[in-house]
Amino acid sequence: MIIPAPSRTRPGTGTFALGPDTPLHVPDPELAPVAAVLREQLAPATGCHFPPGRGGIELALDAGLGAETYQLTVAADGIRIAGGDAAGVFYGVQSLRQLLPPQTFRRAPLSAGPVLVGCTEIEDRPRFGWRGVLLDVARHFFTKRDVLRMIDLMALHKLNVLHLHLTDDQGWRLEIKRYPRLTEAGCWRHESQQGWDPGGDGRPHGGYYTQDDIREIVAHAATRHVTVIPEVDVPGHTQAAITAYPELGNTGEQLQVATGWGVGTRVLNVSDATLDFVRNVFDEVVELFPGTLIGVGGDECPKEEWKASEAAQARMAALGLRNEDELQSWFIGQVSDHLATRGRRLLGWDEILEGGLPPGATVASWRDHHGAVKAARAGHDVITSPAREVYLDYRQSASPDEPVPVGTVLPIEEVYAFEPVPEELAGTQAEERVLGAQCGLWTEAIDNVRVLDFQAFPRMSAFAETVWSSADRDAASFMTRLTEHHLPRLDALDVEYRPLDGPHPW
Ligand code: TNX
Repeated sequence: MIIPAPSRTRPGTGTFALGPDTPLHVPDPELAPVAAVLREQLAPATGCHFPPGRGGIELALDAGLGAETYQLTVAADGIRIAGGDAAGVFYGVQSLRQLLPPQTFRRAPLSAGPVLVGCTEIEDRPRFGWRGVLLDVARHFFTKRDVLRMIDLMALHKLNVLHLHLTDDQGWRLEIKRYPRLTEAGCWRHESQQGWDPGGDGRPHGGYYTQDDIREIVAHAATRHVTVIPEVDVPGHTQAAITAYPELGNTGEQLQVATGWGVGTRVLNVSDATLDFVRNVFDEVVELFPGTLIGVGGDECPKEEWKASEAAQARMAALGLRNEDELQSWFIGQVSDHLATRGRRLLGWDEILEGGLPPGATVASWRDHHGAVKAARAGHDVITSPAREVYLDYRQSASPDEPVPVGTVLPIEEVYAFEPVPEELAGTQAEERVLGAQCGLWTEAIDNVRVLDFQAFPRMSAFAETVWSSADRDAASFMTRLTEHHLPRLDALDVEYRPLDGPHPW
């Protein structure tokens, strides 16, 4: 009944009765935050306040288990969750939640009396350490509370990296103290494009996170063992920044924040002043996000403005660069060098391979597996995120009633069939370089959190199993667990997923 499927389950006989007085024993202070989440998640619906003591639920660390690994034992006289680390214990708690009836995902008890948990022994660990979700908050803004909720839904699925796409042509969403116009002028657009875009209502759209908002998101994510990796996209996808500070562009024109979709033609210029701007922005970014990796985008960099710019051509000549691909690489290399002085490394999309990769860069490949294969063979860490297989903004069926008619059809079965390790790497030494995978929630066509739910779920539940569970997972078992147990949980959590016989309700 658990999603993602655990490595091993041995069902037993009998039940443990979880009642209002079930004690909670947590001898290790390192596990206090996990105990706090357990209380928060289980108390409302079970009515249990978990007084400290033995004979109920025990949370413990076990040095014999690996990272993120846990053993969950439900016996008639008690429940024990042992983890190799706090993350492992946390995942044990998430599995325990899924052993309880779906109504325990609500915030009030629906029936009186103890909740019966079937005796079982579970041993579990993830296949990959990087189990990611990209959320684009630039094309459409999602509020802090939407992001916090998404983090909770990720944690339910044992997903552990939130790659937050914070800036793009259509909006800059992160407060930068040194450059206030980024969010004053760069976070609002006057209207959105009409057409297939459901956000094209001609009304203004915008919003941003203050640095305090970000601290809150990062802290909340930490309690759920989710790392938030920021993405500040450079040097392309920067029309909002150039709108705020025209001197960052190549033409000096006063632009507007982009209202349409597709790859823009604007790109940062390559002057020393612009590189200083970029360094200063990333200095504030690294203060907010504690993870080692910092996303710099690097995707779909338009090169026409550089071709037409005397200054860019002079820079290329001075550096002995042969083409604009190499200029883009040089630019990314400058950012990489700067991040290194702050003890950080960069994460970029596979386009950063085009003119040569900076050392230590991690590559996220989205166009196909080609970039991942090349980068892994060259000794770089990679994450796979092929659009065709895991972009959840893509439409879920060919029906004209699909509310988001974008991309090619990507039904849940195809997401489930996704294999994170490219075939060419499987069984080779470079396979170790595949840290994991991430699904993409790009939001050109997703203009509010209800549509986000519809696009994300239940495909994200299928994706979770591709990165957590073993490679020989079973699609039929997944669909049974999904329909019989997991969708009722999502109902209880008020997730407006797309029904399997959809599209509806819209
Ligand atoms: C490609 S993935 C993009 C995004 C779009 C997405 C739409 C990537 C690095 N670039 O900018 O939002 O396709 O599916």
